[in-house]
Amino acid sequence: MSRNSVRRWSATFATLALAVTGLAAPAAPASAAPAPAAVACEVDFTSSIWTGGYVGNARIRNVGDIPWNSVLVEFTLPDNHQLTSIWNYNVQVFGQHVRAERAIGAPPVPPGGSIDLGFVVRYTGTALPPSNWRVNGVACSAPGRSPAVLVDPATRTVPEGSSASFTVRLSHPPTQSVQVQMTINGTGVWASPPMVITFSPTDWSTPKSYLLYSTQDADSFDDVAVLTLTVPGYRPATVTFTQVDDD
Ligand SMILES: [Ca+2]
Ligand SMILES: [Ca+2]
Repeated sequence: MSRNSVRRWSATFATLALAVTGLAAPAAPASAAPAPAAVACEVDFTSSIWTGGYVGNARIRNVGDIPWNSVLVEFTLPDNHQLTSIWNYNVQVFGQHVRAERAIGAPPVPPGGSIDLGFVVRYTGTALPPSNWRVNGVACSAPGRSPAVLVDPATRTVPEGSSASFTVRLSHPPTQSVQVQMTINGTGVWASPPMVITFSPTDWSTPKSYLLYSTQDADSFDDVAVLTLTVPGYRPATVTFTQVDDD
């Protein structure tokens, strides 16, 4: 059953994508060249501290628009702090500078994906977090400070044969008009309006509404679809739609 559902879904969405492209062409701004692909990262560091040591974990998120096929993480430990062990990474330590390379053969980290780096530190004096985080040579930012696609709400339930909407906006202004790309994964048969959402340097913070329609299906299964909204250079957002089947 679910295999059939997925196939129907794919066919439906392909048709919609064509419709969207057809309508978009006249309205697309001439200057809307895609932004160059870039590495960008965000680090959320947490630790569990005891006297003289801590276990640290860095959740490192890919907020750029290209996958990381290999990952080299670098950071700086404060003075009087020393790395004693690290999990799942090949590590080199130069004074306070730590280079941690992800094992060869680990799966790529896609845009929007994240990895964890866990390690143990011994210290004297006061425990302090590492700084100067970099991934593949690019400096990382703290969570919430990098550009992101913002949606509201992030989850919706949709009665079969009905629709549910959400709004989307950007956290930071783009340098030129950008188009929101949407991809969908899940089961069921869904439809969406043939419209393109663009944001310009002047209307980037204005929420724009979009909806997904759950078409009637013969099964009695509550289908789930995850819509991913992507803008190059911004952290992607997802909206999860759960069908309330009426059969
Ligand atoms: Ca049904
Ligand atoms: Ca269903």
